[in-house]
Amino acid sequence: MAAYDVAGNVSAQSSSASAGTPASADAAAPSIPQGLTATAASFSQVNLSWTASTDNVAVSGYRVYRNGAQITATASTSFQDAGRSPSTAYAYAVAAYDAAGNLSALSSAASASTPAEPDTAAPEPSMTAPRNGAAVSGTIAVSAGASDNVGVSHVEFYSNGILINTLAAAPYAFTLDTTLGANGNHTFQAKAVDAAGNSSWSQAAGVTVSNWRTSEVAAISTIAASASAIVTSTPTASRDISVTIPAGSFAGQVVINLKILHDMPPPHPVANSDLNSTGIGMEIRVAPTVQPANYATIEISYTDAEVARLDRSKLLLARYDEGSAAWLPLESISYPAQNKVTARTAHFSLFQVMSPAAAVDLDDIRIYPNPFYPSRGQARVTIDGLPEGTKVKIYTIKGELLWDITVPAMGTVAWNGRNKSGRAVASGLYLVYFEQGGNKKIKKVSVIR
Ligand SMILES: [Ca+2]
Ligand SMILES: [Ca+2]
Repeated sequence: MAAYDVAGNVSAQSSSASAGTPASADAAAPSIPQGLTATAASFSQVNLSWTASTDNVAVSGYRVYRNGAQITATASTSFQDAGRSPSTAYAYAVAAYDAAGNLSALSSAASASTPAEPDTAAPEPSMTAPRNGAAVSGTIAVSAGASDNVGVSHVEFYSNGILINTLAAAPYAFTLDTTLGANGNHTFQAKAVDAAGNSSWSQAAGVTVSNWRTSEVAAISTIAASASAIVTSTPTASRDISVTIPAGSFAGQVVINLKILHDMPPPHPVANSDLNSTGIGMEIRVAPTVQPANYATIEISYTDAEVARLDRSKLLLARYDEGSAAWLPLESISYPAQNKVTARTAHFSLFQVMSPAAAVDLDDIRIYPNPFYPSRGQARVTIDGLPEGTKVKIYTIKGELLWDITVPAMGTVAWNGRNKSGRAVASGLYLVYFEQGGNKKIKKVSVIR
């Protein structure tokens, strides 16, 4: 730039100066986000994603709307919407904005429904029949109650750890013919399962099954009040048995029913650890039900073949006590040359010829750790020094079988402190029973939780 006057004088050029026009304001909004998807990732979370918008300058971010209300703004093209409720439908949309605050229109909506909250609570079953400790025979009722936070899918019934029935609907009850199974101690337990597969076990009900369907009537005799009597099996009976009743044993007239047993309760695993069964037995029943006031003498015969492998001089008679499910040895006399055993008893029930069991050689057997402290990180009880083939069984002091195993060649077994259902046993004293070749022995192990 220069100045001039009327005389035509022109000044020198001024210093130069420059200026740009100002940038025009951004009034263009980003494009509308496309491809919005909503996916339920869990019962409490929905995952969103969409494709990036474009802008004449630059996209700054996206607003995310749930059910019409903005819940967040993000620079990302995805969002995880946590904290949702189960079993609920949600609708989402997003809009893009730029640095000038221009906001696109809302995207198309995308919806997702969260699933129901998973059921992690197991049902709670309880055995309602048979009653724990009951003595049963014939056809019995078996039943369980079961409840669940959502619903019980089915109840499984187990006897001695074996599945015997599955019921899909209440009432969870059925009848069972116990004559189809063995006599002796049986454990019943129910397992309830819900639709999510959660399950739990009831407490076990231990019962004694006594069915004498294979007994054989050997004699029936009516005895006058206070009279003495000798009741002997008839000549056609399969075994010679008898009972000698002294005078004054019964105040009134009674009928004595003498039976030969072809089937009888097994020796009690704990109480009869020193006795072996022979299967040679008899039963005496009195009608009306009354026990003799005096000791009677009973006699049971056997064949050579029945006791071939036994020391017949040591045979004895034992009486079955239904209350304890055990055989109680009687004051007995064995007559090896006459193939018979006699004994005195003032209680009529089941009688069996039994033989004493030799003890397993326990010199090398170790049980450790004992006591067993699971809370101290101990995982198992090791039992070693065992002859191969030894049967090892662990019982509660009430005689409930918790675990059993046959010792392998290595001579060592390990118990994890759980019962057959996998449930950790309570603190207490447990009996470890060993049997090998007719020899038996019991040791103890204590569990301290
Ligand atoms: Ca823009
Ligand atoms: Ca449940």
